Amino acid sequence: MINVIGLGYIGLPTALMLAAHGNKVIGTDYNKDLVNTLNLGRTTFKENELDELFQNAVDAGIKFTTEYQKTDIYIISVPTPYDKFTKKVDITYIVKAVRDVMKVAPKGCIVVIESTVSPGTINHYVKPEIEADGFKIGEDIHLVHAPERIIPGNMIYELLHNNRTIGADEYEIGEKIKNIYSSFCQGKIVVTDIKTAEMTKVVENTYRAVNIAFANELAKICRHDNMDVYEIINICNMHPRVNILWPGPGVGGHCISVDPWFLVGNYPSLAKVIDESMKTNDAMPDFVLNRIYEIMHQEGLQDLSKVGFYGLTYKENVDDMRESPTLQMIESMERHLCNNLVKIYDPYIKNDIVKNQMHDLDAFLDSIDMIVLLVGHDEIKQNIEKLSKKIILDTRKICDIEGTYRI
Ligand code: SAJ
Repeated sequence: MINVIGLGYIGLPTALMLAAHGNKVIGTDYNKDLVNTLNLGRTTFKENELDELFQNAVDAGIKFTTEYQKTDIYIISVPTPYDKFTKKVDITYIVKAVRDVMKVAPKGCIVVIESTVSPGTINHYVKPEIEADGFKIGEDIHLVHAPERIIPGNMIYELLHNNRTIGADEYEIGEKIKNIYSSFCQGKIVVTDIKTAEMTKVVENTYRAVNIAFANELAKICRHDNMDVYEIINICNMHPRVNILWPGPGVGGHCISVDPWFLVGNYPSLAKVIDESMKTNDAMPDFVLNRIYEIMHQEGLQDLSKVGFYGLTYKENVDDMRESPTLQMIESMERHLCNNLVKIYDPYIKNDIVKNQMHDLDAFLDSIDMIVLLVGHDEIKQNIEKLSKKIILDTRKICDIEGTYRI
């Protein structure tokens, strides 16, 4: 039986996928409300095809509980934020989960860490926790790192089709866990050592963060000298060995905006490009605020209550607001003691979470003269003609109406 610990954005789909493919699974989470919701037959976030997968897993006998199970395989999938000051990975949740597991774990079991961690974390911080309980690593307890690669919005498809990495310092243990993931994963599964697996996961997200930072920097250069960054990137990307990503209002989510900091935290005197890239991306919400200021000035618009932000999530067509650039802009305005009058709307966010939040697209548009497109949800793409009389600042290149401003 597999006990999946942590039923969040990654743990839940993974537990469901394992259960739906013939594995006996019990999902454990310390959040009682979350477990109750799942036991009532409801999923806890929106994701394509998640509800169908949930039903299949329930039919296959998955159980949800707050109790840790006595079993032979644990998969730990809890959040790993970063410490805002040191930038190092914050492994509080992993350590707590490992400690709780050790209270019930029988000798010989395998503990798989799915959460993203910086290279060396499992050796330096997880192993000592386990050894402190009197267990011998490699004999009593076997450790594996199995990072995921799924992207919010397309998680289920990617769980089935992406290639994966398994890190294990013992050959047979790596192969055993590879077999378990092979029950659903149709991609290639590479088995390597733990530290290499830790590093690859962080490097993948860092690669994207640096590439996005490059695009954001190009956007600033092009803005300064009146060039079209989108046309320039499009042309450059026709080169067979160039693939530049796109500028935007900032980088959100819980991966690309977080994981690269682990390298800066661990190797501060070496990770220079990464450090600058992260700072570049983190400065984008303020850059957009500055663009709004410039455009309002240019258009003679003074009333901030006539400005609307479209989108609160960190990217299109998801309901996930973690590290969202829009929230960072609102926070920045508040930090500058600006009485926030801006109207906010996002079709995916039904609860009121910020001031002046509206819940109807037409009412939102009727109340404003200027719209700032911060997320490219399909909803606004399908209603783009409704913006024809507005002043538009499009940070996502989704609007071709003449006169549209860009970052
Ligand atoms: N963004 C840009 N410009 C771009 C692409 C993205 O500004 O050209 C912004 C997005 O708007 C968003 C942020 O970056 O705010 C991140 O979005 P994303 O869709 O690129 O990635 P995530 O965070 O949703 O998922 C990533 C993926 N990692 C990589 O592509 C290397 C996913 O495969 C990982 O599984 C996931 O992080 C994770 O769990 O680490």
